[in-house]
Amino acid sequence: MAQAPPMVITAAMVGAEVTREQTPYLPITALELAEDAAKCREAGAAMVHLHVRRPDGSPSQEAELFRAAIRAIREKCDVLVQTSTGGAVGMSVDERCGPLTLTGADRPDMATLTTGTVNFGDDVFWNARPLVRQIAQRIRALGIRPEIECFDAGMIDEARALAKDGLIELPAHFDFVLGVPGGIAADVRVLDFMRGYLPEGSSWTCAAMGRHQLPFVELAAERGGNSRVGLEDNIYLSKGVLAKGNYELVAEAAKRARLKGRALATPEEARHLLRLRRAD
Ligand code: KMH
Ligand code: ZN
Repeated sequence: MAQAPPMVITAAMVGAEVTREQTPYLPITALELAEDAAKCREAGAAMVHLHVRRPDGSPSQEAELFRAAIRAIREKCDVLVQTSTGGAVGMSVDERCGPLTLTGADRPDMATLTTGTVNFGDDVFWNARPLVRQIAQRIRALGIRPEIECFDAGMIDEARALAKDGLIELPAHFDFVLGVPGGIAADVRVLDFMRGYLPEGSSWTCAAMGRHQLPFVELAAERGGNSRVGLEDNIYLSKGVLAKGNYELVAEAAKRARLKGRALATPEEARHLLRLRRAD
């Protein structure tokens, strides 16, 4: 069998839902995000998945907050920056697209694109087809590639439909988001189905929620895939032990991937593997 490529580890640093009450280690300000991102890079991450918060900790998709965070991160390290377009449940499409207004040196390297609606705990993460198409169009207009976020298997089919309409290119990069209450489960059978169901030549990352996060790094490593870890999806390093920052989760993921024989991608290698354009 051909040697697996180096694993791209993405740190999902803050998300929109986790609070400081749940963990005091959640980075919120641009400086906190940048300091943790630099440690994540050192620990083996090639990319960060970025949301931003207002100073009071509430979720936001404001361009200026993203600009400040991206600048602070890039000042400290060379990690790739993937901005969220999911934001928090209930945000409008314009609000969600705030980071897609950043151009030039502030342009993100990649942006997420969720291709369907899903129950999200007791809420609904609303992604009607016209909304998805608008976000896909804006990502395309910015000249960056999407990461297709799949909270359920049908979202892979929707990526095919978007490609038919010229809104995304195939092969694409997919993220299997497994174990959100209301979405598809963190189960190895799901992982194997979803990766087998991808459009030819596509690459994938696996983001499993909560206690599944670190075990799924090993499953992804064995299968030649990539992993997302971080406080957005899981705040514990082990049962009852809070991770003292995203970097601890990245370090543990890196250790597990290496034990499975996988090298870790540098940002430059990740750029090549995920076919990303260089920032202007
Ligand atoms: N916060 C969730 C509602 C993304 O970043 O693209 C959506 C989310 C997905 O986190
Ligand atoms: Zn997110």
